[in-house]
Amino acid sequence: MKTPNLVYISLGSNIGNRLDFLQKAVHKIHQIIGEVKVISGVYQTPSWGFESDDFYNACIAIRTFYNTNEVLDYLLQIEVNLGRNRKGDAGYHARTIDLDIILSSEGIINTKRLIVPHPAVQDRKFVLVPLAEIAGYEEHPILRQTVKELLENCTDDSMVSLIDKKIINPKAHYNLSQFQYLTIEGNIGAGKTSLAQLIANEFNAKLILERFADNPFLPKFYEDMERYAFPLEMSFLADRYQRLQDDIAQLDLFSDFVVSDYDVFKSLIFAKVTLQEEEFALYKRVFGVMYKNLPKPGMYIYLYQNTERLLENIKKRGRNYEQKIMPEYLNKINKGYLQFIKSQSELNVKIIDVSDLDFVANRVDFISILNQIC
Ligand code: PH2
Ligand code: MG
Ligand code: MG
Repeated sequence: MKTPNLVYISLGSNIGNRLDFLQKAVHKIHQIIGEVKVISGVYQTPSWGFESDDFYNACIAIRTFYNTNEVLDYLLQIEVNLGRNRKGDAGYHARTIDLDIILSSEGIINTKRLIVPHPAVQDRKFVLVPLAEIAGYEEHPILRQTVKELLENCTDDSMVSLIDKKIINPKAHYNLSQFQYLTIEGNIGAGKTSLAQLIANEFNAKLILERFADNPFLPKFYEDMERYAFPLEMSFLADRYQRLQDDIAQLDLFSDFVVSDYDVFKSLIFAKVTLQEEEFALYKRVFGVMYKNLPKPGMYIYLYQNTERLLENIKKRGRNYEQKIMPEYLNKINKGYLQFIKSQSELNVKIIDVSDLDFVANRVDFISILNQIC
């Protein structure tokens, strides 16, 4: 997975319903750019550097997979979208919304279109006060002072006053912990692991991933399916059972819910496709004994992806032994899943068609999946 970029953004508005503009901006940032980690209080501040109405200002920290330059592109789009209208001449103007990048974990950026840290951060109490609230101990990489120190040394004497209004974190809208145990299912190469990882990172969830890499039968199976199907399915079953048993039983104190990239029934679905009739009958008996003891997911998500893109993804991730997988095999597995889903009346299932989505590259696609889950 890519390394995330932590970016501090200052927000300001001095036209119209100022709080509403700040709230809408934070909402769009969350949907388009990245997870909003923290939000400062809202401050009323006199217009700094030009004659105009008072501003509402706040700062937020976001965690994003876009680089800071891309973040700037999106911020400019959001400004326009919220009615920001840049006059031709230089100098300050009243604005519905202003979104400025103050600090980023990329450190120092000095290009024609973007300078980070913001070159005037040390002169402006309307930025330093909200920023100190959420990032007091972050260090300015050029001035080598923390935000707190910058504020103490700042000569700006304007009255920056905290007001009794709050920006709500858009994350609060996604109540995934209600499910307690969320499982992401799908065909080989559908993106189960990526989605489970993204969710776990954004929502303080415990992540349970399948240990396919340790399975010595898997490469052999793709060479000779008939010969190795039974030991393969047995070893998967044992491993899946043990992991779910161990990891879910002790739902730890530090996470709000569990998310896994597989469900135990996966064993049965694959076994039905890969085993001979008698073998499958035996397998089913063993499965029946084991699965009764396992916790059931509060939400079962099936990621549907078309065969063509499954094959592309399998190629892209480049596991040697998977390269021989045929489209017919993937079609059978998909059918197996759909049959299983149809037969489960007690399972809380959601089928999500991801054939037109790229939720790893595009934040908006990830958000559209979250919206479908909730
Ligand atoms: N932004 C400016 C110039 N002056 N004054 C206040 N109080 N708040 C702002 O956000 C602000 C400003 C340029 O972007
Ligand atoms: Mg500004
Ligand atoms: Mg600006």
